[in-house]
Amino acid sequence: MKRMRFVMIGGFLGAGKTTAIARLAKHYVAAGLKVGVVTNDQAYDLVDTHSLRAQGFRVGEVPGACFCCKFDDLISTASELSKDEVPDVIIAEPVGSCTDLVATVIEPLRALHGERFELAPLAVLLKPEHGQKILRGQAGLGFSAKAAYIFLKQIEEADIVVMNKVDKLTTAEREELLKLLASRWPDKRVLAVSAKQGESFDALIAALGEPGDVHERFMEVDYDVYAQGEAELGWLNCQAKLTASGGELALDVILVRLVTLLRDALSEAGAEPAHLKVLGQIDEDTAIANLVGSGADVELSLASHAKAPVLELIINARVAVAPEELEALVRGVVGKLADEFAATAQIHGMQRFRPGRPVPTHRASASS
Ligand SMILES: Nc1nc2c(ncn2[C@@H]2O[C@H](COP(=O)(O)OP(=O)(O)OP(=O)(O)O)[C@@H](O)[C@H]2O)c(=O)[nH]1
Ligand SMILES: [Mg+2]
Repeated sequence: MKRMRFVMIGGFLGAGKTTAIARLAKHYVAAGLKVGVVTNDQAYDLVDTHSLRAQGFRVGEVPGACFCCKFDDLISTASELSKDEVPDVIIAEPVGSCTDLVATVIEPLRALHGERFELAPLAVLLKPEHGQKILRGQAGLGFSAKAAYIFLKQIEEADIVVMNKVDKLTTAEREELLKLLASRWPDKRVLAVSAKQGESFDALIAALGEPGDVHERFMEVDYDVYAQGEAELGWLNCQAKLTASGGELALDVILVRLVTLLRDALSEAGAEPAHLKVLGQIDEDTAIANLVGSGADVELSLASHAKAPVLELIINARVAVAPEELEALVRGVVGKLADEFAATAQIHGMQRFRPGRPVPTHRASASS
């Protein structure tokens, strides 16, 4: 049986996983390889799944919990992607608040399904917007110590730490982050890249092509702290329709305004966004706007230049605030947006919750 190379790109919420996966998938496709992508989240109707499909990739979604807790769904989704033709590469994006992936996903895949999967090293993207504060041990970062624990555990278990978004860092900021990483993990392999602009991305592609190490020792994880850290994040997925009272709505302008209004409302509520992403669609045209932290700029990561009297919106928000408060805030902002653009808003889907305690299907332990 042909083995699929299994490449997993981890990292905190908003670190740039989907951006990196799209660039990586493009590279593999250009090299003549068949690629399948698996996205994963606590919720369904993911901006990432729509975004990767809009870019032409075959994508399967594992919703409802992280890969470690939905291990069998990960396998069945990979099988689904193999139905017509077995992909050469499966690229998997775990939930950005998930850790312990080596013990609960990578080694169980090798042990139980080694005849189907060839494991690449685990790459974990370092999100600079929160990384600087967390690695410095700076107080008042908007997340609790428990959420910072997850961030640090993700880096600790990485075979390759990928300092992403170097295009927006000064030389001094890059050097500081590298120093902070080296002081905590002197032996860690670190790459510095821009998934968005491509800087040094070839080094990551080369590293992911190397054989993955068989891990024999696993980091310790306090599942109580991990669960509490995840549960501090309010998770919200919302689907809405905006209809102009007359004339047309410019999709890109609407998305940027929506994320700006959300940013201002979150800031007023003192709620730190981990990642806020909004996808808008007009027929085949898609646009995406993001916010990755309270101090970050609103970004239109995918522009459409589309206009129409009606548009569909999907809001995925992961924010350090109670889900009920997040819902009230999102409803208020969508109403305000509609007023500003002389439109009517219809919210036709709303899921919001705190992630449940992670209970992995498998967990490898150290061989002695
Ligand atoms: N400047 C810059 N921005 C980046 C880079 N990579 C990603 N981004 C931006 O960071 C934001 C988040 O990127 P995503 O790829 O959606 O991040 P993610 O890790 O998949 O986020 P979640 O799935 O929510 O955990 C988007 O606005 C991206 O455009 C980069 O290399 N440089
Ligand atoms: Mg993503």
